[in-house]
Amino acid sequence: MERTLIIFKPDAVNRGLAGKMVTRFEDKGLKIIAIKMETLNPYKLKEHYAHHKEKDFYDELIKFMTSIPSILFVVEGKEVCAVVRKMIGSTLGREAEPGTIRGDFSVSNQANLIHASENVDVAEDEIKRFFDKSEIHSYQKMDFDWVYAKKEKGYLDSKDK
Ligand code: 3AN
Repeated sequence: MERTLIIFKPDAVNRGLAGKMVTRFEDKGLKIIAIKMETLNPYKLKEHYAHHKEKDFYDELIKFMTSIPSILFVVEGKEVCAVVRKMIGSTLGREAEPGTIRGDFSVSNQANLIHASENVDVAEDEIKRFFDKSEIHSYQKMDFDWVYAKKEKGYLDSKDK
């Protein structure tokens, strides 16, 4: 099943929003298979945001993202990258749709609370960057049979549950 990397950024941690935010993903029916709190390593972060290197906000972004710990997750689900990107809303908090995490809790473009992988190829690289294999768990989630139809999980074997 598809996986994505989610980061609750320093502003989410400092504002005490982590509980509310993770509840949204749990309520949606997504499966958390890894979680940790960590002050992000600036080298890894520069790699993560390499596509923004030329932007005027880049240096500030790196400072902000390494200022205090973040909370990192690997989350699993069918088409999970698209599902989570929709749930977090557009980059600028002021413009993000109400009902999305950024739309409900952010008014900023830098302090927009959360990162989620853009697509499945990016997710694979990002998960490898921030998580060791040993930190990612495999377990059977009790409600699995009730959050997907048989057809949606048809290609899974029992160990993938
Ligand atoms: P997203 O996180 O929605 O994929 P990106 O990849 O364009 O957005 O931006 C990465 C991060 O850079 C954002 N989450 C935000 O923290 C920061 N950022 C984006 N645009 C700006 C901006 N105009 N000014 C300051 N920070 C920004």
